[in-house]
Amino acid sequence: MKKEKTKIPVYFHTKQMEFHPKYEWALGNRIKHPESTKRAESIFKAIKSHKELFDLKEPERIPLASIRANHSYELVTLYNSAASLPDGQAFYPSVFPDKKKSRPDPTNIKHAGFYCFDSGTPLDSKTWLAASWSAASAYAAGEEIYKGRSSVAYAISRPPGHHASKDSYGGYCYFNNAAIVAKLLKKKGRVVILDIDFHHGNGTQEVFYKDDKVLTISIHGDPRDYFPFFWGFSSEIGAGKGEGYNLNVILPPKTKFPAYKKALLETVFPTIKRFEPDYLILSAGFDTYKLDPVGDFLLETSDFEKIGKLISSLDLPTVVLQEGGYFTKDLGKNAVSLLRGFV
Ligand code: OKP
Ligand code: ZN
Repeated sequence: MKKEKTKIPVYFHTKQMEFHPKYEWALGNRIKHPESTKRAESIFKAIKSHKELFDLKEPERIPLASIRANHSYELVTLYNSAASLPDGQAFYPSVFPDKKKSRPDPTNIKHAGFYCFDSGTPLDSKTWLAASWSAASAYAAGEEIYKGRSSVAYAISRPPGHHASKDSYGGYCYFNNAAIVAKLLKKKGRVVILDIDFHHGNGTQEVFYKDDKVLTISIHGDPRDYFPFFWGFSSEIGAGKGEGYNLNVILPPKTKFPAYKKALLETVFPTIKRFEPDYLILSAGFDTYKLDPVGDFLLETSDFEKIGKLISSLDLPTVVLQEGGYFTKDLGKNAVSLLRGFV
């Protein structure tokens, strides 16, 4: 009898494609919004062209309880308010009040800035729809691992999640998909979240900052020069019980694979092994790619497979979640390359 090789389950829902952020500002210039649906299209196409590797699936609706367990009532209310904006209108917050000196009303879309930390992340009538289906894809991939059905699963989670915290959004992120999956897996064991997006995963860090059962690690460009600017320094190590359970690794501009590998082997992996996790969530951004218009590292397509192989050598059941990556044309092949490292 011929034994069939198990394929990697990949989750995606077409409703994730109904949200179209139009533009944002870059040093005074209006630019096309980097987080376009072309990104998910590129990945979807690449996944579909590798039927021998992947089993493409549609998620079920995410239980509202698992969103509520991760995000404040007010934030969810705000997204719900945005859902009744007229078609084609988007709200870009421009007033960000001092949280201690203001009284927000999440049923008033004009108050969105209270819940947001950057001006490039719009809300419109479809944001909630796309973001909740993105979270549903992540959750479904998480369930594959939770139920022991697969050793690795991937979600084309677009819009991404790692900048969103319990009660705020920004950096193109609305729901923290990694945190939602971590809270599921945490019921069965110790969880490490490794964030390899070019940007610091400030939302994920914040959610688990005082948690000693979820280790959060992010490798990224220097926050003094790159988004999200205020978080991601090596001095941020966790607090309370969570002290020692957050690790930030900063790499210089133009980082190539050898230095990236060194950081993984000498800093990241020893920390993970000491923690003795049961599960790994990989926040996978591809804005570390050499041609990425947003990030500033110099990784090649073939490097992602090597990174995947290195990470899979940790031998942990792994949920891979899509985060950033803005060189759309090569995004699909970069994602496939990373996942190939796991087979
Ligand atoms: C998201 B992810 C200024 C916004 C600057 C934000 C980058 C967000 C990256 N309005 N750009 O981590 O790939
Ligand atoms: Zn990024």
